[in-house]
Amino acid sequence: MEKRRIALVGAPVALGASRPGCAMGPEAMRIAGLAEALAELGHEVSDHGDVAPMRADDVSLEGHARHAAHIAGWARALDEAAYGLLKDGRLPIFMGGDHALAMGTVSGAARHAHEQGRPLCVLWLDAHADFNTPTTSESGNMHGMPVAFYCGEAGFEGILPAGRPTVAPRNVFMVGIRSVDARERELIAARGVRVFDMRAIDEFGVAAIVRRILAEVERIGAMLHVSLDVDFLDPTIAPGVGTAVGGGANLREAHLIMEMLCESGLTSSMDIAELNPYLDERGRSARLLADLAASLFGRQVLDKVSTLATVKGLQ
Ligand code: HAR
Ligand code: MN
Ligand code: MN
Ligand code: MN
Repeated sequence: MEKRRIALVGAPVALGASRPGCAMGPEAMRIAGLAEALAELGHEVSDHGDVAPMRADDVSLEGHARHAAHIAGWARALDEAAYGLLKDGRLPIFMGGDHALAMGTVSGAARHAHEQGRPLCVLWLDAHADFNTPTTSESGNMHGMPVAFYCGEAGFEGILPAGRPTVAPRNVFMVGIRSVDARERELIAARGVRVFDMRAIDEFGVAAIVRRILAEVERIGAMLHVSLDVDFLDPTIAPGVGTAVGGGANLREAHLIMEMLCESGLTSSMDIAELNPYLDERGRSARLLADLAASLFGRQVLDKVSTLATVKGLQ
């Protein structure tokens, strides 16, 4: 694959979730060797350290949104970080931190894409839809709200300046979904988010689904933000997460998605969210995430051409 200028950015957001521990995520990814794995593939890799939240004392939201001003400060800081790095020609990988971080990272990516005259698509790999608003949320946890935020739902006014580009809901592709609240379900359907739940994966397989998504991204000439929530993966292979849901993606499915993303060359920014090292087993989730990122950026067992030649030789 093409050599990229990859920027690693720590986003130790923790108060979007109710269980503590996500603040340790960036450090665990560093210890798991993410930078080294990507550099070994020939990319230029720089670690920009951890982002710090800006002040946002002016923000108060109606309804139920815990730590709204604090999370708004993160959204502002991460929006700037994503926008600035993309504008500088880099491919940022945000190491979370809970998924509230995507309020900022995706907004910044959308702003950059908009300036380039291109749409932004989001591949949302998650057990959850994260489409609650302060009005619909039962928990008030803002890691359950980022998609609604960056798609421009009402209820988040004042977090970012008015008039910022949002993501069209139909350009959000959710894969692996298996835990959705009742009011979230209605919103997603009403807005036309494209959802491939776990049942769709079982029925069609990840290859058919991801092929269609990537073809659509290509067709509309979009940039692509990949947001990987650890709970997309089955908890038996990735236990280091606070909101585990059984029946997740297995190792082979997850790797195949990364390999297909790699071949497409379409990824322009990425989040690794919800890693909770306090709940992990001796770093195995962090190591798996580093392996998956390496697959997305070019690691392969054999090159595809030689593999295809072997298969042809059998015919
Ligand atoms: N839907 C639930 C809520 O809003 C659970 C959200 C959990 N979100 C994450 N990220 N762990 O996907 O509270
Ligand atoms: Mn904090
Ligand atoms: Mn999530
Ligand atoms: Mn989740």
